[in-house]
Amino acid sequence: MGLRYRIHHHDTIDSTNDEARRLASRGEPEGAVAAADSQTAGRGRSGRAWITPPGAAIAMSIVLRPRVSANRTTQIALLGGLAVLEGIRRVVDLPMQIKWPNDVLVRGKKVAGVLAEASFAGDKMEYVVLGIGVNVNDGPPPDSNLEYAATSLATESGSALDRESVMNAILSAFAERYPLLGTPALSALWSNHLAMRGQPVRVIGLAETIVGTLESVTDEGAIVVRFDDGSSRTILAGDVHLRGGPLSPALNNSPSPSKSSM
Ligand code: BT5
Repeated sequence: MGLRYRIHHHDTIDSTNDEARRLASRGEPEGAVAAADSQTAGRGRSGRAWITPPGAAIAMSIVLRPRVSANRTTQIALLGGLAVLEGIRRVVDLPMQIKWPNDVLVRGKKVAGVLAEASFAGDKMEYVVLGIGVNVNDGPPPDSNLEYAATSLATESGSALDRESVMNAILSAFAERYPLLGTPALSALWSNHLAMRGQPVRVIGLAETIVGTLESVTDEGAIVVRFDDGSSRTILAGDVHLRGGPLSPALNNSPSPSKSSM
């Protein structure tokens, strides 16, 4: 049976990911959704802050209890990004790409981000919370000091959109794609939308920074970076920056690139 959603709506909450975790730990089944008009402590990966323009954005988190033994958190984040892109496309026609692993871009600017967080009991995964933030009718204020340019769907399309329609379209797209979890079909779909594909990139991973050409996404949800000497490397977690392009960070304090091959 497919995903059935039960939406718990809040005007203001700390973080919908935290609320979804509370729902999950109280035993709420898969498909429970925490949604809010504004968040006081929205977050991205690695403790970064996520800004939710009050009343103008989507902030929601889905409780998932995938019946797979391995840790599929990365793949769930990828499914989330794909569903965000596909859902938005059902409402408004905009040129979109997904920046690995979890940003949806319109014309190179970030319009949405996803954050998948797993909870384990011993080595058994109890649940995953998939958080989705979309700038619908407004984005973060201009003085937000972001790493990348941000935008909203309204700014890019030139007209205000109905938040609930966008939210429902994303939830439907996710429910349709969820059965692809753990199948090779996901990476093929994802690779079609991969931003910076075939372009020179710098990947800041957990342990090191590498430079090469962004090639593809694997079935596990890792990216493949090809080096000039033809060898390649697979990276499961990190941030991708275009070398010398508009998506490069404004401030780059990363260590000088080290190259390694297999
Ligand atoms: C993300 O992290 O992009 C994941 C964002 C997930 C947000 C949702 S909202 C519902 C749920 N509840 C939560 O508390 N979180 C989830 P990351 O790739 O680490 O990017 C974070 C970076 O994006 C920040 O450091 C900022 O530079 C930038 N940023 C923050 N708010 C933004 C916004 N509204 N639009 C565009 N960029 C933003």
